[in-house]
Amino acid sequence: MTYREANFDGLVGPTHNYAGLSFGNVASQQHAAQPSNPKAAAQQGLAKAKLLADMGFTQGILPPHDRPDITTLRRIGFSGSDNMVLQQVAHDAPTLLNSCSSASCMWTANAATVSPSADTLDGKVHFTPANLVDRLHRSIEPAQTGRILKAIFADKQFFTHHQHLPEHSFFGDEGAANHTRLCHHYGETGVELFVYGKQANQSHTVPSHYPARQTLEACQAVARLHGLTQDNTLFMQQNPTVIDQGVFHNDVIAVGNQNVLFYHQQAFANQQADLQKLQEKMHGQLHLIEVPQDAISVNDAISTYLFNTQLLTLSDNNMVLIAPTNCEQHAGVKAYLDHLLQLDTPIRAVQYVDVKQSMQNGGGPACLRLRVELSEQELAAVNPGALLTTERYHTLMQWIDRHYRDRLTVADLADPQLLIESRTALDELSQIMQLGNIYPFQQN
Ligand code: SUG
Repeated sequence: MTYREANFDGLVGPTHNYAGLSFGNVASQQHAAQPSNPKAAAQQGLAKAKLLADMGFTQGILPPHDRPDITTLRRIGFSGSDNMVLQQVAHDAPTLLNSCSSASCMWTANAATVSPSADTLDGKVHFTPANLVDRLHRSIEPAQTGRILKAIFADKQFFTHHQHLPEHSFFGDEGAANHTRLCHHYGETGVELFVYGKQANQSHTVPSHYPARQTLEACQAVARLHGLTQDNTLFMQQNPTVIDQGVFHNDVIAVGNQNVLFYHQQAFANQQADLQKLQEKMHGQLHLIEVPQDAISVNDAISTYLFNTQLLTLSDNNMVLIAPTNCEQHAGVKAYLDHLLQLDTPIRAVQYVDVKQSMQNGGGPACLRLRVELSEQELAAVNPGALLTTERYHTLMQWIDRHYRDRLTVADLADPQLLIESRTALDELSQIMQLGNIYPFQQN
């Protein structure tokens, strides 16, 4: 049977804005309070997804959550009509309105951790939505993410959905951004690499300035839920000093696919020893492509997102790296990538994509996608409305054009018209994607 990796990209929502909500994420802080362009953001993301579909990869999409999140605002005591809720929070607690209006679910690498059926004890694909407890604006995502994943991967014969981990920093979980599955061939049991920032309640090896969002305990819980074995699992700690420089997720400093791991010299805490263990689990056949600090500094890796690239296997088994145009525009990083293609590794091509609207909030090409490895049978069981065909791409581009603004400031988040526009757009989208009534506002 053929197995493949499908990428599910997050459609950028109509409230995409720069509110500076992510302490520890340098780009989010740098662009705080600048006007955003939600229309361009959604078009850029969808164009990337279409490019991959045109290159022959299986491409899916995940819909945005409804924002501003009136359900959460009611939960914390705002009341009256939806419009009154909006006006009250804008007046009394504007920062809460910002947190409840973020389009951050676009970064679907943080939606969930996914283990393919080849790795799990019961032979099903397992999903655990990330609780994202470190950031308030992200902690309101997991329930809706769970509903969306269940609507898309509905067939219980193939797919198992777990509840997100308990909502406490002990189990801080950021999903696939800190999880990399390595293997020789899709469909064969692989090695699931979980990277954590800290152990809960242990203070001696944590970053001193920025938060470590992922705990070892969360990684272990997800591995248990998914029925992974010790043999096919490895837990590695991120280097706390790179977290302090702005590497808030492991996918800002490393990316892997099949038998290739592409990473920075300073990515991990116990780099040599841990990579040796990983190599043993991969039976000595892992290509370790380490980028030295002398060639690319951690700061340059963060500002260009060299490692937040998508590493994809082409039909001839060579690999292509999908990198943000920020890499192409940085002389040193571009020179490194040109050099990389001359080395004897499976990476044979680089394709640049413009996702600048997302990049300005700290989300590169790899943040925008959730990888799901699927057999033919499993793929056939996926809700077809979530797969990107040429026809659906055009429908979605027209949908974006009709419903999205091309300029949004933080002050606009209080605009009652924005809530109406967003709901109208999402209501239509749930029909385009054949998802049923997945949004709370559709339940009333
Ligand atoms: O969680 N940015 C996101 C970016 C997530 C990137 N994902 C991965 N690396 N996989 C975050 O920090 C910024 C929102 C704002 O400031 O408005 C934000 O949430």
